[in-house]
Amino acid sequence: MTYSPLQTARYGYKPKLPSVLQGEIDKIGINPKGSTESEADQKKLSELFPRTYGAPFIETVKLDQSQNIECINIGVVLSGGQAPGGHNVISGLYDALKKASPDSRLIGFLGGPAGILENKTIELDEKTIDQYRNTGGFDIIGSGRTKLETSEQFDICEDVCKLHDISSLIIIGGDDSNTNGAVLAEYFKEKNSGISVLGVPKTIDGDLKNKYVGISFGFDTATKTYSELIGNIEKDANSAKKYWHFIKLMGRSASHICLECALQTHPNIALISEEIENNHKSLTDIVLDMVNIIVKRSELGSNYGIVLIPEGLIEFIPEMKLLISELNTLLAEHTEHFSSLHTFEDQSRWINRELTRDSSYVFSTLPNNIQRQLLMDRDPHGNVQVSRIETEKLLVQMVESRLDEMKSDGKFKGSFSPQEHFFGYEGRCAFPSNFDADYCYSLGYNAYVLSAAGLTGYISSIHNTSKPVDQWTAGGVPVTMMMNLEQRHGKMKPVIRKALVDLEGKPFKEFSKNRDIRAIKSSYLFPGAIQYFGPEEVCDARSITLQLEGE
Ligand code: FBP
Repeated sequence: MTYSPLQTARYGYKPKLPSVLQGEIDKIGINPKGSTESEADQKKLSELFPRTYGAPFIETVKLDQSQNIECINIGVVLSGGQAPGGHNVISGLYDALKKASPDSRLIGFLGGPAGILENKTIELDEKTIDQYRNTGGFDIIGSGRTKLETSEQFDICEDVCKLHDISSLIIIGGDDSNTNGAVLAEYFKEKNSGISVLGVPKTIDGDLKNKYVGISFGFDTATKTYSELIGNIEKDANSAKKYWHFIKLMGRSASHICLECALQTHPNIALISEEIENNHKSLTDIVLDMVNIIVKRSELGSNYGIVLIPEGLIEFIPEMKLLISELNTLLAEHTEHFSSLHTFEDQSRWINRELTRDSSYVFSTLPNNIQRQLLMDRDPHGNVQVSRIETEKLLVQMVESRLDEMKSDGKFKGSFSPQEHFFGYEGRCAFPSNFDADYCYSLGYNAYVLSAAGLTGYISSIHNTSKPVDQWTAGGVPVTMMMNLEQRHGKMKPVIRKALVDLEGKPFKEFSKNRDIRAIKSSYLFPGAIQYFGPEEVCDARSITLQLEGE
């Protein structure tokens, strides 16, 4: 095996821990702090989670006296999309577990939740862990998107955990995985299985956050990686002065990634899906707004610019949202019939017949490639896979045809030469920034403390993260506290409320304050590559979103 110089150097990095997690591990304990309530729908949720609802908020504390440490086996699984720092969650968990009791074992489930159902495991030892410390990716045990949701699956989970003598299962995942984890925790408690279930907040999308969870891990590194690339493209655009770059950025639903990258790089245009939905803007409105800016810049001699587009945009445009929801229902209800239609022409003919008049019209106005992408396979939750819809191309095509019309009317005299980009997977497995390395290690270390205390239905949480690490605090948040009821597949389901961009929040206000000037002038900002070694103010800088939101 050969390692790059950076990989070798990162192995030597010692993640920082908050002071409460430092020192003798048998003197770290918990302090329960009163009962809790869910975000909304309290009555219904307390009925759905009779054994775990209302559990106290937990503060991790230093104890005056040592407590008894028991040898325990913990199971760990990575769920969903990759996010930088996953390996550090596992190494933090491993170090705490072994420090407490060298005979305790950490069992990794391979390939995501399916690894539990198929009993595919690996015992994680020092040698394996050491190969993954401070590195990106989820390759230590792999990940997957299998959903754990049926009682049959829960029974298998119980049997498999018992087979390995696992008393605590740690699910490292996003809002859906943690929601399912909470349902599993309730199920295990009802069955008196003696197995606890805990979560760790993961997703580059940054939408698993609330009053109790400051940020999901991976957001910091992913946004810094994309911002570096955007800054480089801005430099190129500023030098060549000949292209308009349309850059789509990952983020299945919320626009936090796009907003953070806009704050870090000052592009000419950054679309924020939540604002577009709030202002009921149609696809045509969005295109006309962009065309206005392109024409104005062109009149000033600048036939170039940068546009940031959030991946989830399409589902926030009112007419597209309706169309997608009709398509999702049709494809879910007529799966067999749909798959019997072999040509795209047959599929689109059938779809057009079944859609409502308005949606059928919207569908017919879309370019052929986008129509095809909208009909592609759904994800395990029945949703369109937005990362596969080329929104950036759709916008370019629409802008181009509007500018052509204006050109023939003599209203546009400049040139428009577009370049399209999609930054997504590039950011999900980067070496975690120092922030994510420290944050994830602390989340994993703290998860052990919660496991050892026998807690279940909690998410490991580290607070105060806009401050230096030694001032961070740690604890556990009952997952039910973050839940509400939402419509899923036609039924009301308990889910962790997804955090969308708050249009009244400081990050959005900071962005919107200067955007009109930045649209016309080229006032680009060049953040450069993530720095792992060097001055603290560079290497340990927090995302702007986190700095502005504080906690
Ligand atoms: P998670 O919510 O599981 O963390 O995944 C987020 C994400 O990276 C989205 O930004 C993106 O839309 C999606 O995963 C892509 O999924 P896939 O890896 O299955 O292509």
